[in-house]
This record gives sequence, C-alpha cells and structure tokens, in this order.
Amino acid sequence: MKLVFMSQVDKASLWEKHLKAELPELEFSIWPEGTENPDEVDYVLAWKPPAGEIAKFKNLKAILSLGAGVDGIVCDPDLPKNVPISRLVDRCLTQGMAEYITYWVLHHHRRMGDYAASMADKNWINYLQADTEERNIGILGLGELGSDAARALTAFNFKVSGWSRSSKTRDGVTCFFGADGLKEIIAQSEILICLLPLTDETESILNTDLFAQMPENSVLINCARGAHLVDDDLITALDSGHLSAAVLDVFHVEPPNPNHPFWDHPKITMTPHMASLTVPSSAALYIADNIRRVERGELPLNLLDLDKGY
Ligand code: NDP
Ligand code: OXD
Repeated sequence: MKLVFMSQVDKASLWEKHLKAELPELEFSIWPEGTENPDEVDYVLAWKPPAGEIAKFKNLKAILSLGAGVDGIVCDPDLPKNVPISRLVDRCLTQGMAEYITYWVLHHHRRMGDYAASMADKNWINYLQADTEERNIGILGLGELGSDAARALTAFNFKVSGWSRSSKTRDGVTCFFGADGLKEIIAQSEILICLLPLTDETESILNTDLFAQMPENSVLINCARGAHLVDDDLITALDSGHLSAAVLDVFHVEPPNPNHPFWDHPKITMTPHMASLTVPSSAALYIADNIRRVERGELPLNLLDLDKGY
C-alpha cells in the first residue's frame, strides 16, 4: 500500500508517525519524492496539491483530503473524475471550530473589545449585560462544523439559527434552507457565522446585498473561505456603521498582502487560518480507517459529491 503526502503546510513527519502506527504496512512518501513509480501509488493525502499532479497517479484508489474543505483539490482542472475523494471529518477539527466560534460569539456578546478599550483608558465602567436568550446567532452551513457550533451555542441559551442547502432539523436550532431561508436567517442574525464550503453557489455570498439585510450593528465571523467574502463590500458596510465588527480567519490570499486594508481596520480582527487546525494524532485515525475501508472494497466515509462541489 503506497501513499503520497502532498501538503506545504501540514507536518509530514507527524502524519507518517501516526499513520504508520495504525497501518504498519503503509509506504509513506512525501511529494515530490517517492513518485518515480506513479502507477504504484494507491492513495494521496492532500491539502492544496499543485494542479495536474494528482492526475499523474493513474491507479489511485482514493484521494484523501487533509482538510474539511476540498476547494483546494477540486479546483484542479485535471483532477481524475473516477476516483473517490473523501473530506476530513474529525473530532478535534470539529471541536476546535466550536471553540473558536464560541470564543468570538462570547467576546462580542459580552462586549470584551469595549471592556479592553475602557480598561486601557483606566475607565472603570460596566455595560448593560445582554441576555443570551435575546441574542440571535445565525450560522450559514449546518454540516459537520456548523451543527456542532450550533450545539455549543445553544448550551449558552443563545437563539441559534442555521442555514443549509437541504431542509434539516437540529435540536434547539431554527433551521432554514434555500434562497428564501437565506433572507430569513440574514434578517435576524446579530452575529452571522459563515461555515459554508466554497462552491460556485457560495462564492462571494458575503456581499453588500447580504450585509444590507443584516440588522444594524451586527457582527460577521467568517471562518470558511476568503472567497466567500467580497472584501470591499465588508469595508463599506463597516465604515458606514451598519456592521459593527468582523472576525476573519480566512482570506482570498493567505497571508493577505501587507497593504491589504483589513490589516489596519479598527473593526476587523484577523486570525491566521487557525479557527480549527488538523490534529494529526486524531485525524490519522480517520484516514487510516478510510484506507482500511477502501482496502476492504468499500467506499471511504464523507465522499465528496463533485456535482455539488462539497
Ligand atoms: P459540510 O460539508 O459538513 O457542511 C456544509 C454545509 O453547508 C451543509 O449544511 C450544506 O448543506 C451547506 N451548504 C453547502 N452549499 C450550500 C448552499 N449553496 N446553500 C446553502 N447551504 C449550503 O462541511 P463542514 O461543516 O465540514 O465544513 C465547512 C467548511 O468549513 C469547509 O468547507 C471549510 O471551507 C471550512 N473550514 C475552515 C476551517 C478553518 O480553520 N478556518 C477548518 C475546517 C473547515 P446540506 O447539509 O444541505 O448539504
Ligand atoms: C479545512 C481548513 O478545510 O483547515 O479543514 O480550512
């Protein structure tokens, strides 16, 4: 069994250690090494592989994504169409995202930015404490990550709504779907979180039209992909005062150009695409399990639907 690891950001040595602990018979190569006999490669484990490289492996049994989002794989015009592609679904990844979202929702709900500013001025002041039961939180994307973030927020009694492509039910969450559902969730979301996959349908969804439908003083948290957001539209919405703040973990170009206006904008908080990082010790169990499934003649879990793009 031969696997080629293709990632500029994930730590190959850790992945090799944890995967070989699960699958001692696995031959682990780090691209571009180990690819001199491409026809012998069974699996690629990839994050943003260079276009055209995966197509060189003619006998692949599966393409295993190192991330939950597969936009960095499906953008390859030469991607083989007949090889199953599996998204990463992992306990640590899911929990990390719920932690990040809970942290920033609580930060804005409890006005921690205002407290930091007033304390820096030695100004001892208390703001009225809002009730979570009165605070509307909207989550775009009710999949693995959005559903768990919703669960974490309902534990604080926030009024949580979620939006998906198909109709859903989630305990304690008001669920919307489709174009009409988008209008409804946007109109009530004081804190709006984007956890959608990047597809043709969701690209640039966070734009002037959507911001205009959000309540006054609302907050945007984007931890999905940079291309969901129209950067200039966000700056306009923040500068007009319609949106009060934005938390951005993902960007069109990462890291953004040093001249990008986001860096210095007083209402924008940036984090370096770390809302949830893949943890090899945990995620390797899932990858190994998927390889075992394929070796048994089954399909891997969490198969990508190329028509939907996620
Ligand atoms: P899932 O595939 O499990 O969930 C995607 C959700 O989005 C589903 O509920 C789906 O609806 C919904 N959706 C997709 N397209 C549309 C549409 N056109 N209209 C309405 N809803 C839509 O993905 P995950 O939750 O695992 O991950 C979500 C994204 O989070 C990833 O694609 C990635 O971009 C991002 N991410 C970011 C990280 C970070 O550190 N910043 C870390 C990990 C992931 P339905 O259920 O009906 O199919
Ligand atoms: C992912 C990510 O998609 O880290 O997993 O962005």
